[in-house]
Amino acid sequence: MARTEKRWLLLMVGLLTLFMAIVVASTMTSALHPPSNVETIDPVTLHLGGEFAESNLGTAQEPDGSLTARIVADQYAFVPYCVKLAVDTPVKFRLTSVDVVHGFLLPATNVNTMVVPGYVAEVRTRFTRPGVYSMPCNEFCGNGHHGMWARVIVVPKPEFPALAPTERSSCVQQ
Ligand SMILES: [Cu+2]
Repeated sequence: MARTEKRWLLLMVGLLTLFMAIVVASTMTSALHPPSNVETIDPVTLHLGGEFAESNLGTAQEPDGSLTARIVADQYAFVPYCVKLAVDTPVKFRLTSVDVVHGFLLPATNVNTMVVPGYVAEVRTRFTRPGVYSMPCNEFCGNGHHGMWARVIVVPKPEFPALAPTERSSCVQQ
């Protein structure tokens, strides 16, 4: 083997090792992990009852104070289109689609998942500062894809009212 060939080979192996190390390190330090929740749901009947019935969408408060936001994606909207959450609180997003594959992305956070019909996507995060986060659908889903936007509003803790176990909150009226 020629000397230059050997060098290139070593360089390539070195680069691959470096990229692998970056993936592992970012996974461990910034919770940048691929969504791995394998939970199935029937997209045809999910609106009829259970977790993704319309009355259960939006933000719910768990007994430990953490928040769960349930969102349904369809062509071409997220329901609800405005989700209200509190800062410095563990947040769990649970999403599913009723038609085609959509994407759910919150820029500048670790939230980025595909929303695949038939499956429930789950992403956990914690917002460190209040603000309005736009959530575009980042998976081409049809002619109206460019208009598929929604918002997450993160408010300071005192502004987030305590919710009763069956109560759901959103900022759709605002
Ligand atoms: Cu979409």
